[in-house]
Amino acid sequence: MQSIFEAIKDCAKAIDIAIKNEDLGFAKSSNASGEDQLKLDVKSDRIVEERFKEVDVIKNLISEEKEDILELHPQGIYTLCYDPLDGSSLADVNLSVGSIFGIYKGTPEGKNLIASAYVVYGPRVEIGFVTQEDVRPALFRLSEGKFKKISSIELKTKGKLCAPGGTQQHWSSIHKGFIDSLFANGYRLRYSGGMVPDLHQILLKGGGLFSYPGTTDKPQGKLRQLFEVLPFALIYEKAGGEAINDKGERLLALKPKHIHDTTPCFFGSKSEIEALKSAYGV
Ligand code: FDP
Repeated sequence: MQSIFEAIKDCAKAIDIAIKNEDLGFAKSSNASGEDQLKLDVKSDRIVEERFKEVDVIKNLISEEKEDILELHPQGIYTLCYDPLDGSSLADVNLSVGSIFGIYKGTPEGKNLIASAYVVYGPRVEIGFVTQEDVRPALFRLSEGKFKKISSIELKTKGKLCAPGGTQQHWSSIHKGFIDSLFANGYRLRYSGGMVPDLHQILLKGGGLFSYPGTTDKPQGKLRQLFEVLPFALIYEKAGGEAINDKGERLLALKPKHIHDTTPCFFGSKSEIEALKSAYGV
């Protein structure tokens, strides 16, 4: 695991330099979810691919930016699923963006996720990292060229922030009623449109709810299971929170049928997830 984490740290440093210096234009290509790729998406994907060619325990790479599985080392034992630059459309307006990594042993699905990491590229560069063996995720910050551990991450039982994703016009009446009730109870809106900084903010400010529901235009939500949802589900559970879908099932119980499958998802402190379950009747 150490060689994988070292590679993630190197990728984070290289992607940070790319964000600060590279052209932010479109690449004239689209990813497997039909979204236009930025040159920066393609460059970040290449940075991860090149660095993990040196990590021989990684058998396969599955990237948000690649249509298919890429085999790296036939003898490897892990699959690395990653979103090299999540929220990349926010880079040109100089908001925080991120990378997400999930390390799976065996078939990539929730129960085989053995470690997760995310990187936030903001005023500072930080990594949240956790393995199945850890009690809490650890937070690392880049300082003088090295990532140093600064704290562990722990959610309070109840928070104050609400990050509601998806177009409101397409929310179900149950979801709209639930989000309205949070605001009526004093929750504050915090939504930048970048999954990594939005989830990171809730983790570091003690708690709340991030939601990306199924909507009438996207019944299965928008966020991708293998490289967005499952890695954060492990981080949230290990931080003392919960991560579920709209049926009340743990996200970590999910088995995607296709590598780019999405799912409705809710991440939060225990109290908000309990309230959500009761509003959804699950
Ligand atoms: P983006 O499309 O900019 O890459 O991963 C998709 C994502 O961003 C998440 O980072 C973010 O939480 C979500 O989409 C935002 O979607 P909405 O604009 O529909 O709220």
